[in-house]
Amino acid sequence: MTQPVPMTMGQQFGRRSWAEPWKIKMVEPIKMIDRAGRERAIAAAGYNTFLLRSEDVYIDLLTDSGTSAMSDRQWAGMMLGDEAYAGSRNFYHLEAAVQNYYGYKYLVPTHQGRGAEHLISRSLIKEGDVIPGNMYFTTTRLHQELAGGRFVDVIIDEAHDPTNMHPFKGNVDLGKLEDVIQRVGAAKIPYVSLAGTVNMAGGQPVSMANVQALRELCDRYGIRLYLDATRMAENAWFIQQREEGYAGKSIAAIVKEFCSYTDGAWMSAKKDHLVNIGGWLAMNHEDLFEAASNLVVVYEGLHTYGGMAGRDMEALAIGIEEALQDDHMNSRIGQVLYLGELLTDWGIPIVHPVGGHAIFLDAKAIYPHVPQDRFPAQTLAAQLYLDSGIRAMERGVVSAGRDPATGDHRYPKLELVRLTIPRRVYTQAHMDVVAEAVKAVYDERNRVHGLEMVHEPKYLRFFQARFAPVQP
Ligand code: P61
Repeated sequence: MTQPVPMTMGQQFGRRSWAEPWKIKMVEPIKMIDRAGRERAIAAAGYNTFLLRSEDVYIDLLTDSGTSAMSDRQWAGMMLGDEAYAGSRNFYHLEAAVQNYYGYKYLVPTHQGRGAEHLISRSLIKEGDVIPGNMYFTTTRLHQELAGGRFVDVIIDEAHDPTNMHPFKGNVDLGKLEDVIQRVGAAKIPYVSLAGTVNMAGGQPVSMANVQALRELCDRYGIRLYLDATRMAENAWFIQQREEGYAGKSIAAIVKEFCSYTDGAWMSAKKDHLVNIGGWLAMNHEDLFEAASNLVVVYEGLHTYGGMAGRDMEALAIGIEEALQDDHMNSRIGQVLYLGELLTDWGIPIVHPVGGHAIFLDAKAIYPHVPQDRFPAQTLAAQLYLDSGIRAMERGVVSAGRDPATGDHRYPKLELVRLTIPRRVYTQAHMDVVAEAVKAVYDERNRVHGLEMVHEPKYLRFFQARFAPVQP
């Protein structure tokens, strides 16, 4: 028998291979605990991957939030922290970076994204208001609800179908939005809440054409448009790759143009911006700046640090510049696509097209015999950990929570497990190990029966809920 000729990954896919635009200077050891240890750990965690100790995890794909590797320049920036309570020099660097790359006039720093969501929600939403947006995000919607508002989903229908290949599944359906405006009246809509990319839909992008049309529609009714810019740099990469007229433009230029159609943005800098902590709220309207920069001193810290240390703001200012480099984004999303290509070729049901920050396994398709109130995605995430020590996250009925009006579970169409790829952290070999583990769990899919919830916290239940296996 002749031996097969070894091929690089690029050759296998009929293209030239690419490599990361960096080399590794410092490493952090990881190891896998044995099967008996994993069984003990997941049972002790109530079958919730959020409750595992990270020391019991081998490859950690829980989130890309705050888990990126900083560059040597960012670490050098940490040494330049000006820890003055007021007027830290690092704040002005951060303010200039946001103004320069995102184009907004005013900046309010916060400790992370939900701090900024709290400030914008408290500043603009009144009891009984309606906030339309392109699919809910857990913390975003909760802050809108706690401020007295109600979130209404106006994303295009294609976003709810994991097999639909629409190139911009994050787009707003302008017809749906106009219906909402006509039903409730523009006066009840403080702003449209637009996210680029859309996390819960699978990291799906919004097109430039869509944000332009949205701007026009909002202007016609005098409604503001605010952006969740958490993964906007990744969104820009999809515009560059897929939208006519943008192939020759840089990620930085695309981000700036996209933001120019919005009135401001909130940011969890723990994602795109390559830092372990941080966030901001930025805007062009002075009234929101006035309100938010006053509220920030109540909930976060002074308006020139907002919960971050000076050194954190310096690392963030440098991270913004690095995040918007084309080379970085090609390798960041290239790695996600690599894992997606493997799983797709093996026939494992995932959300298509592959999004920016993660692969989303379609738990409904993998476990069609597990009803949604037996938590198929929660079950799949637990099985993956048991197989290989890999930690993923449920994004299905547990994450969707309960309807505040009826108290019933909200049953989302998408019942997913997110394999989230931290930036600049894992190698191609790690991706191979992950792909093989997912396949092993997929091959055992008929032996699984689901979970029941035995403890349910009131807010954001997915973080702390506990489960127990159900018997067939
Ligand atoms: C994540 F399971 N995301 O994806 P903060 N907007 C968007 C986010 O993705 C986001 C925030 C605002 C996380 C962390 C997380 O249900 C969960 O800096 C698009 O985390 O406060 C956060 O930013 C909030 C995980 C948050 C969750 C909520 O892993």
